[in-house]
Amino acid sequence: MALTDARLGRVRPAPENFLSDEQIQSVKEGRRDFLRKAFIAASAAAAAPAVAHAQSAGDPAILELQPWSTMLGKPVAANPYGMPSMYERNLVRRESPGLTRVGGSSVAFTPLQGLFGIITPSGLHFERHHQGWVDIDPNKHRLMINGLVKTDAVFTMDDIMRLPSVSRIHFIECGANTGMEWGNVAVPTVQYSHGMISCSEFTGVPLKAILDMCGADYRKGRFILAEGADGSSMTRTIPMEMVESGEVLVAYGMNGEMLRPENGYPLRLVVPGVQGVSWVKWLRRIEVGDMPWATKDEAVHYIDLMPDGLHRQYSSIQECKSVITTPSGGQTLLDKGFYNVSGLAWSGRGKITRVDVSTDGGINWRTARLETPVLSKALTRFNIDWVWDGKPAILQSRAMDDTGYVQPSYGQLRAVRGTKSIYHNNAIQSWKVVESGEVSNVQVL
Ligand SMILES: Nc1nc2c(c(=O)[nH]1)N[C@H]1C(S)=C(S)[C@@H](COP(=O)(O)O)O[C@H]1N2
Ligand SMILES: [Mo]
Repeated sequence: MALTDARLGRVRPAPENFLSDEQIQSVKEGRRDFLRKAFIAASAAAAAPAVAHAQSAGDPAILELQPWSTMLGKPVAANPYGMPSMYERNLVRRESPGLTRVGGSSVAFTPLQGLFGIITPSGLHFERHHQGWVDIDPNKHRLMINGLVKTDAVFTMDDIMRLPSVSRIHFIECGANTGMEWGNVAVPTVQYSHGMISCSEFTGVPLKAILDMCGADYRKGRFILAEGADGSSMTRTIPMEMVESGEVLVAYGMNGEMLRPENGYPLRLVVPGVQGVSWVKWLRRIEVGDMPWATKDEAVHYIDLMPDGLHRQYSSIQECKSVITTPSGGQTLLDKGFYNVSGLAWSGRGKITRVDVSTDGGINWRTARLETPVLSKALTRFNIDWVWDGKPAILQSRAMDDTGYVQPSYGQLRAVRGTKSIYHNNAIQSWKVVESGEVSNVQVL
């Protein structure tokens, strides 16, 4: 049967890789007998395993030899740049159905519900553009340094890539991540509620080294302005202390290869712990100055409307936050029994020290396992065992960082911040599980 399949006929495997129909049939029969005996032996064993498993009685996926075991596989380099399996095609960046696209100004969210560990695959890194994305010819890209420096300078990509480099793993989170939830809009999935965060290994040159080469005046020059080459002319002020710490990078690498165009190819700023907007993409200019510039991207956008009616500006550090990524909104628990509750925690101020998980809406808490590595200003993966009894439950996670800060509840956050903000929502997320196993987004004060 397998060899007469039309699809196999088209790949024309070399003759030495053929088995006759008869040979295949005998392999199948042999395995079937073997498996049948094994199954009888297994079912005679006294204790059934506690963990859910596939039923093998009569299961053709185990009783029958599958076509891929008898055919010639695809040749090497059939995909010169490797792509995920076709069965993973649902795991993609998505635009929120609730957000409208204004020209190039838009956002596509990372599918956190389907990811493992702490590194976001580059093709799933969230995208946030104020004026669409561009794919810049690296030979035509320049980085200019000016302002309070001894010598103004212009660097080509070749100039930058000759300098000593470092590689660091950090998260980047848009200040507007989880923004919809301020207004009690429970977006359906973790992709839309928390998917404006990603974590990658970035490679580049500390900005401090480049400013040193230009003779920056660190006494007067207490701020820098970073400017992008795209149509949005994205400009952000960054305090010089951050640059002097050596953490701010002029980066060209992401997860071992050049940045993707959507993420700023060929050059972007990496500002660990700080909201995404300061990570200027397609970076073309750094100016050293003696006070903040109050540009449009920091005077009108990314400011927090406080309960007293005043706007708070430059609240740039992303505070400690966490979210359970599975089970999460839109998923369904198939049956009661064992689950691995898994999620992500992060802090713009340092390392995660502890994550507690509640399954009863915050009455009882248990401490989750932090998986290594636990890095400063990077995502940290946590896991905890849970046996679902089939009754309604509310899952929550609460993270703590090495400054002693504890992630707030919605009640605690709103007491300080009010309800009119868009940005910087780091409240505890709640996922409600109902008897049918369906999981949805709810808010618990
Ligand atoms: N030049 C430029 N830089 C930019 C932006 C932009 O539109 N233009 N968007 C900013 C915002 S608001 C965020 S959240 C991050 C998003 O980075 P990403 O698209 O790589 O996820 O880039 C920032 N840097
Ligand atoms: Mo952003």
